[in-house]
Amino acid sequence: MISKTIFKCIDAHTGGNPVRVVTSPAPILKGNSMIEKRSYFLKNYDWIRKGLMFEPRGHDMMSGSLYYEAIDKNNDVGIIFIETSGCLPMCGHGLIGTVTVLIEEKLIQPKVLGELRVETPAGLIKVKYKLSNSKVTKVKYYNVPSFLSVSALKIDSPDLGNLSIDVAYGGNFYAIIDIQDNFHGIENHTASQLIKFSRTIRKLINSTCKLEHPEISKIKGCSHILWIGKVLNKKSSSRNAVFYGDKAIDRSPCGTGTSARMAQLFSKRKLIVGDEFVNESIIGSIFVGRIENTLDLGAYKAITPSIQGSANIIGHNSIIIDPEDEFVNGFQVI
Ligand code: PYC
Repeated sequence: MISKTIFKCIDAHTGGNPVRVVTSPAPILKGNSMIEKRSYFLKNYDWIRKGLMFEPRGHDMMSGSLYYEAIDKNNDVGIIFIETSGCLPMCGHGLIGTVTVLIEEKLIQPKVLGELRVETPAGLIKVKYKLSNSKVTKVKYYNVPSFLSVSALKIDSPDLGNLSIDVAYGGNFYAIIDIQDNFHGIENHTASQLIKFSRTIRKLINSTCKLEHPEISKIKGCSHILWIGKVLNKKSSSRNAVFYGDKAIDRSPCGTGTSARMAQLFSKRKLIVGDEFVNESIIGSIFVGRIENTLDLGAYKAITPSIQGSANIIGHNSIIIDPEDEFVNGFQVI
């Protein structure tokens, strides 16, 4: 049941990608973990996500979050990520933006100044942030264990021909398309072309292989396609364009994607513990990644990646969702 509601939101962007943080009202969610609360939200309150993310109130790239009291009192806050694509288990640019909003707007009181323990559907994330004159200038988070899941999967793309694709997990499952015979880098394609290629490739991957997190069975399937390209700045390690939802290319370097990429490169012995990985987005914004340590996760040798970035608040918004509006659930033009 949708009731007319005015949502108070704070809009921010992380490396150019939007983060709409709902400050009120946040529906009460049943569940003993954030992954259970996420399922409850999707079942009962998905109209909030659709109304706030899709046009005419949002757009194809829109993403955001709702925040909650932590389930475990030792932690500071719980976050549900909302996107045009659904409720991602974890979203790196979303986390950096949400932390910036929560701290700058004094919406939560951290137990330890400069640190936060954040419950997400993908697991607990430790965060460090730097505050200077009431502005959060840096957010660094230690992501969930990330691992290479499938190596050198052969896919016949109707647009590009035969491709060899690795699939890695960094909070979501990513198909990583490196430079190869039939793909010479993102700089050779428009964003619309990458979107078109990605939709088909994602379908082919999900019909070919079963991807499931070894400990959280609700996290499954390839949701994102990560395309590699030539760096814009010689000092960067890599550049990517990340496809998600039905029509979106991440404007940020993508926190979960950067984590998946580092896990892939670690597995191929191209990165080791302690290495820094400077990742550029399609528009040249930057996240600094680092491999913090390694651990075993089921059958996988996983890494703990850290990701550092920053966000800016760009507006305070009151958004009306009214069941009498013909576009109460929003729309997408594909
Ligand atoms: O930063 O993890 C991320 C992300 C996922 C989708 C868009 N951004």
